[in-house]
This record gives sequence, C-alpha cells and structure tokens, in this order.
Amino acid sequence: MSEALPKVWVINGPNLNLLGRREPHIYGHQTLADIEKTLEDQGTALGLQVECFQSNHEGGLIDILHSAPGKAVRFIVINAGAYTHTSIALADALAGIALPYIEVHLSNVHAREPFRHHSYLSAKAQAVLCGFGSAGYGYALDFVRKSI
Ligand code: CA2
Repeated sequence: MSEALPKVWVINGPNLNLLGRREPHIYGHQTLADIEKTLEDQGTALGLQVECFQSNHEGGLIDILHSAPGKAVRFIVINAGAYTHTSIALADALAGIALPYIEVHLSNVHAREPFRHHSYLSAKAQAVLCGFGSAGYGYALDFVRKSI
C-alpha cells in the first residue's frame, strides 16, 4: 500500500472569494479558484496533498480548523482576511488544535491602515508572509515541504 502524502490545508477567510473581481490593484487579478488550482498543482509537484477551504464566517473558519486534527492534517496555511485583526476566537482555535501554521497576506498589511498592522494570529505562527501577492501561499508551501 502506498503511503499517504502529508496533508496541508490552505484556508482563506472573509471576502477572499472576491479575488480577481474587485480591487486588483491591491489583491491582484487572479481569482481564488485560480490560486487554489495553482497551489494544488504545486502540492502535487512537492509531494503534498493540498486541500483548500474558504469561509466568510468566523464560526465556519473555526469549525474547519477544529476538524483538521481528525483529518490527519499536518500543516495549515491561513489567510484569515480581516479576522486576522479582530478574532481572538480564531487565534484560540489555532492554538487549540496545536497544528503548525503559516499566516499569509496578499498585501503588505504594514504599509496599509494602522488597524491592519496588528494580527492576533502572528504570535503563534510558524512564519508570517505578507506583500508577495498570491506567490506568498506558494512560498509557504515550499517552506512546509522543507519542514515536514
Ligand atoms: O492582504 C491580505 O491578504 C488581507 O488578509 C486581505 C483582507 C484584509 O482585510 C487584510 O487586512 C489583509 C481583505 C480581503 C478582501 O479581499 C478582497 C478581494 C477582492 C475584492 C475585495 C476584497
């Protein structure tokens, strides 16, 4: 029997389903479906099983995170969108499942409004990437491949 590939979940939060349709000067021209397909293909090339999720709801994101340990997920890559800056509940969920995670943002949040400068997720993240556009997710997967 062949061994299962290490499973990595890529989780996107609120409004990221709008990618490619509005504000391309900030978030780029690719849709979320484009980005997810690229990441799944990159995962295949790296020997990772990449699975992608998106929710506009804080509780929905928390439910997804809670299900990860039972699905043998090894690593999480998360762009929590604006919940990054507001959600202690999401930070608690990530701490609660105790899986390593990388926080990704398309834009350089530190070059934007002050309310985007603080993240509730960064303190316990393995790494934080911002400002690389959609390439940031790919860099995160490269790092995951090297670290598991
Ligand atoms: O830069 C990022 O990836 C963010 O996580 C994106 C969030 C924002 O609240 C964070 O501060 C930084 C917003 C995602 C909204 O995405 C849209 C995409 C297209 C059109 C409108 C919104």
